[in-house]
Amino acid sequence: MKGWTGNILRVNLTKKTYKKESFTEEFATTWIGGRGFAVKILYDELKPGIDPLGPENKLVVALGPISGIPAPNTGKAVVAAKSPLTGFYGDGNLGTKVAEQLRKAGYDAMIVEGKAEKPTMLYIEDDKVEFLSAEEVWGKGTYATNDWVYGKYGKNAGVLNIGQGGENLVRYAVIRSMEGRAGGRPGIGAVMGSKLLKAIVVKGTKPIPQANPEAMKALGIGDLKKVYEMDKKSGWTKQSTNAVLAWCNEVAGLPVQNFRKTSHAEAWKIDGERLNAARVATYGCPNCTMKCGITIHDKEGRESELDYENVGLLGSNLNIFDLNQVGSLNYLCDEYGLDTMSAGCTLSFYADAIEHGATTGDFKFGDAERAKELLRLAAHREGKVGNLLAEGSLRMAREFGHNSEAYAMQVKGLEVAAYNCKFIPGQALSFGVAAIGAHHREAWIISFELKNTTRESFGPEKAAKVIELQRIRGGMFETLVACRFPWIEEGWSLENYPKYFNTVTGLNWTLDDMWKVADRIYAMIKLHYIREFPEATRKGDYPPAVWFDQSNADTEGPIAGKCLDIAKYDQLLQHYYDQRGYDERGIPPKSLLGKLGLSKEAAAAEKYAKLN
Ligand code: PTT
Ligand code: SF4
Repeated sequence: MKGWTGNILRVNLTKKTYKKESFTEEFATTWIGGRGFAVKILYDELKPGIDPLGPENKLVVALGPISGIPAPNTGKAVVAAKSPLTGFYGDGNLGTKVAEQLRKAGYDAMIVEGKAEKPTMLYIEDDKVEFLSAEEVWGKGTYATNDWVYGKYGKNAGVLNIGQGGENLVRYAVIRSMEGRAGGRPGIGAVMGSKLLKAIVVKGTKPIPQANPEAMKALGIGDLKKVYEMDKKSGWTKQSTNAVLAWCNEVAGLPVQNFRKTSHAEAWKIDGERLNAARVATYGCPNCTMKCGITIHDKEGRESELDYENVGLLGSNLNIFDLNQVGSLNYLCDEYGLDTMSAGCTLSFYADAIEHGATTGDFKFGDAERAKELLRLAAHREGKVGNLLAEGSLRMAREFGHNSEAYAMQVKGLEVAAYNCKFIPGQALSFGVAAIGAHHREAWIISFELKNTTRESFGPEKAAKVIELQRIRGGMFETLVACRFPWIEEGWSLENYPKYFNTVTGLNWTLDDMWKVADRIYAMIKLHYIREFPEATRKGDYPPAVWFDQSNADTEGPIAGKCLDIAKYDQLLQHYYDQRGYDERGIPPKSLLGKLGLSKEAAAAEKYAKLN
């Protein structure tokens, strides 16, 4: 088998043991890597119903056949576990040197089981694994922890670490790496914290097995140069992801005041142009020639990296239109290791719930100073408010009652990304059916939808586009594993990816082969879901209720008086199920699972939920 190391590292923190386990070529070609490996491993190894924050949960770090190989934007890794936020399979994708180092150490994935007795750092160097004390940095933030590791092992080491958020089991704690990278929105950082695992450090020295290393080197390095040239021409990295903010504001798609409004007169103060003007430095992931991480000085003078999601959800969504203050909130999320997106939506929900009278409190939209304090309380689970905020918006809404769940901006427990879909049906569907909850990673249809279709349409073409994007984004890029931005932002052809895959593996795959694996993965995540929520119905695939509420419609602008129609959304959802071959509950039937090669997995799921 070429293209994969063929090995998974299994570490048990309770027993302080580790072993190298091999996998077959069939496993490799069925699941490719990254998210594919993670869904299969966690399905086979986790008993449904376990506490995501208990020692039975497992953390998977998984790479793909092109991870770590010099080629466009391959310095990414998938981190996955049963999510403490959503209660079923959850994952994230972050830029990290671990991608290259773990593969050079001889592994395509690692599984971390059990729970350490004391705060621990795992040190992996080729075949060696050490269980080292991390007591010195327990209680410290991610910047200090990263520096501490670099001080010991040098800046070339691959590092994953958590901050106080992960330690204190905040349900939306992320894992951090390098200067500005963060991943694992559904609380994968809290899973690390629950295991008393502060950091994972990896160094590897072996060659990554490839069918045609010389050909891959020439192809990959040549293509990195081409992507560099394309970026220089397009100028996308001048504003990077925050380029989209001004557009969202213009098309009435910006989250403002807990998604109550879709645009704001002061949005220009936090847009991409302002971000570029305030730029202090640029950071990015390994193997990237279009680095997109723009840092600015925050209100307190610290360097903070701002992407669109961070600005949209910690800025406009909280009615904060001061870029330095948004930088401060973002810095705190990075330092504590909290997901900026869920943190932003949780704070905006709290302010909204206070305004609606569903709870009492002293937080108002626009109050950046109080927002900073609330992030500190949440990260440390300090007091009643800190403990509440650490639970995320859905659990808070259930605690508050008063119909506040309607404006808790989440799907399946995961907070919505920064696209206000009051009247953007395709993007609303994409949030509804995203595999792990409302993440834009899966299908960012909004740009296609607003440029190429009418906003009024709830037709089958939108469901088809969502599936196409899920296959590309949630399937191929998450399994190979590589960053999708060269394709999205620079127009780098998708055809390049099977080319890389074939060069490293010696196989002869097409994009259609990639889509088959993607469909298998989506079906498998549904099986994860129904094992945990056997009563699952199509309502779980609905976006937040407030988007269907006529009284919440904009009073002016391009979508004045309009909102999503619930019956039409239901039809659109049905188109999605029909095209995927799912039943009316949104669950793949046994015949489809058989075709996807998942009969054994279907039989396992049937112990918990009825399959058609
Ligand atoms: C991703 C999510 C995103 S997606 C953003 S901004 W974005 C937020 N960034 C955070 C942050 O920063 N700090 C923090 N404490 N929390 C944060 N939470 C949010 O996390 C990220 C880039 C971006 S910037 C995007 S869109 C693309 N995402 C990719 C993806 O998902 N898959 C893939 N194959 N390629 C991608 N390329 C781009 O990567 P999650 P990163 Mg992140 C400071 O992990 O859980 O998936 O959530 O990875 O290395 O930081 O790069 O406008
Ligand atoms: Fe990382 Fe941005 Fe480069 Fe993608 S484009 S690999 S997110 S720096």
